[in-house]
Amino acid sequence: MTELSISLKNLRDRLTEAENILLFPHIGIDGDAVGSCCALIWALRKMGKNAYALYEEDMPGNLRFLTDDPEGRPCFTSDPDIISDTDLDVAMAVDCGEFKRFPAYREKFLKAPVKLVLDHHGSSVAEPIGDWNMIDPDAAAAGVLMYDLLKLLEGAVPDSYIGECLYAAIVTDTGRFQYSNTNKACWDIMSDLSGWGCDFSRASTELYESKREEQVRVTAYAINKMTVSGDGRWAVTTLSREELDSMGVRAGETDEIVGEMRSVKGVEVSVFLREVEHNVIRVSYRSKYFADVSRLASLHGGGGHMRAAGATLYMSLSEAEKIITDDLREYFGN
Ligand SMILES: [Mn+2]
Repeated sequence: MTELSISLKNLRDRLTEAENILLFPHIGIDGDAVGSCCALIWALRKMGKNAYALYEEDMPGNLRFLTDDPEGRPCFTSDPDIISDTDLDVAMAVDCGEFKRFPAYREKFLKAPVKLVLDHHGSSVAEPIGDWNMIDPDAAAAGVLMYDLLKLLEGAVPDSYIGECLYAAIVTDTGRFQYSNTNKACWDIMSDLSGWGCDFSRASTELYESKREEQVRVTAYAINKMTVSGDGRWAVTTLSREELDSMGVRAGETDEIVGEMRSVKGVEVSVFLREVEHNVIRVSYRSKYFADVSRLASLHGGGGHMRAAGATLYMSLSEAEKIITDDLREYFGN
């Protein structure tokens, strides 16, 4: 038996013994966190247990098709007292394993007599916060680990709702199976899920074709005004606070712009500058093949990964655009 399967069996045993269970997904919630939480909550409820996930921020619109279980009960609540401190048996961090990823509910997590972690972020490994931890940075998504856990839980699967939750978790964290984290486990799981009676076409439409009109329009607007320079190797665009407000754009609705810019053939680096407020400019970077954009972001106190990074500049939008363009000229040597 591998170490990983022993970890999963420990999680399975702690959940099976418990009656009242709270899950703790990360802030800036995404398809992986929502899908993984909802899949487990429904499995636990089918076993007669009381389970919820705690989340206080707005739920992204494209994930709301998952957040009620098949009996119409919500999986998420912002109320930590939905299960009292004395009744709480198990707290489980899902798709995260550090308190800074769910700061509002840290105290509630610590009150549970049994603490678990199911995560795939390397940053959670150094100081695991659970009594039992399943943290595998090689897993493409928390949903991959959740699939393995649900296979061990009596009567959990096959289940079409759980299948759609796991599909949403894996398809979003792999960028629709395009990112380099996509591996055999993802395809094997998808092959298994295909026999569970899921409606993946509907799920995919909900995930990717249920945007507000404002989001589609602001993306088109920002792309339309982008400049492509340096012999076509980089693309830059900006949105001022005034532009964002006049178009009625909400938080998160500009997230796809920088990736769309990168899709131009020949463009290696794309950069999107958004005026969060006066003299606060959020800069998002993406690269395609070789450029390490975390280096570009670190010039301004930011960071991230080789292919995706971000930084915040405290100056006017036009000043920030000039500095970023100079960075790119220097980086590409022209
Ligand atoms: Mn994830």
